[in-house]
Amino acid sequence: MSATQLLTDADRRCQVMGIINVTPDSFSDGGRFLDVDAAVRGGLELIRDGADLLDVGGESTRPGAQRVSAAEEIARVIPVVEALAREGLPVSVDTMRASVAQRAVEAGAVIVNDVSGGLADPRMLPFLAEAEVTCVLMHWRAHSMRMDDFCFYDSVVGDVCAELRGRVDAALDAGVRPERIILDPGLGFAKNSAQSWELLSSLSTLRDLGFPLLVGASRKRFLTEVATYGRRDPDVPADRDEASDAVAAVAAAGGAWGVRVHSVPGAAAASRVAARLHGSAVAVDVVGARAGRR
Ligand code: PMM
Repeated sequence: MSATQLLTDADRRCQVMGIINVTPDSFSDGGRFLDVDAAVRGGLELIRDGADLLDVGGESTRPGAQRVSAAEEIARVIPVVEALAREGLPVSVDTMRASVAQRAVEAGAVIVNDVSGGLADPRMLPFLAEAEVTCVLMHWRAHSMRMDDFCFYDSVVGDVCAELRGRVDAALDAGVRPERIILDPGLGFAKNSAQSWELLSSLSTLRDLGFPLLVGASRKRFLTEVATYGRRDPDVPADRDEASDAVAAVAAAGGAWGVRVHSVPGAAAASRVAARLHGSAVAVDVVGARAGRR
């Protein structure tokens, strides 16, 4: 039986990836065990809200953020990945480090979400090839401390497509199989607001790259300008959730493979509405691949 036959209707909807940031500013109450506990409870809640996948990250990539050590990242992320995978939940690990990715995959992660598209750690692409794990390669130019200095493009859509194509070529050269690759335009990463909006309006061009697309707009700065109505305070990230839901609807209707979100219910509805109106989106046999179903 082929992998395609094993995919369910849920796999064919736009996938809702719920975010679990195991960073001190997200889960600040108490010691490490409490952090793990809170993260696992948070993950289960995201699944109850309708998430298809959980993306666990231990390093903030907010503009200006300092890097954490690999040891700290491992200590934050691995117990959470382990606990969620033990519950049978599909987990993605948000990391730029091959060492963290490897530990996470051993702990049960089924996707490696590398916001640097393999650029930050030369060992990442060889690891992804060897582990045969599904990966997200995001458009990225520099670490968060400096990324705002890299918002220069001849044409943001053309340049992002060309640079993503370069990451795909590097991944294929390293031995990553094409069916294991998901691409992401990296909204807000070395992009100003206008550039993020332009990329969002060009999903069909990005899809022409020939790979499933993940879109991460949730609560990002560029949404501030559309979150100024009613009683919302656009400077409060959670007050951008409705705008994030609206972007999820646009992305799902535009054929994205998935959306990465902090608040799940609106995106889960958007995914179902898009499936009802437009039929199946592109599907990736994420879990099956790790389980040896090929
Ligand atoms: N954005 C953030 C972190 N990880 N991963 C992917 N693939 N795409 C994104 O857009 C992305 C990401 C930063 O957002 P957060 O700090 O709110 O998690």
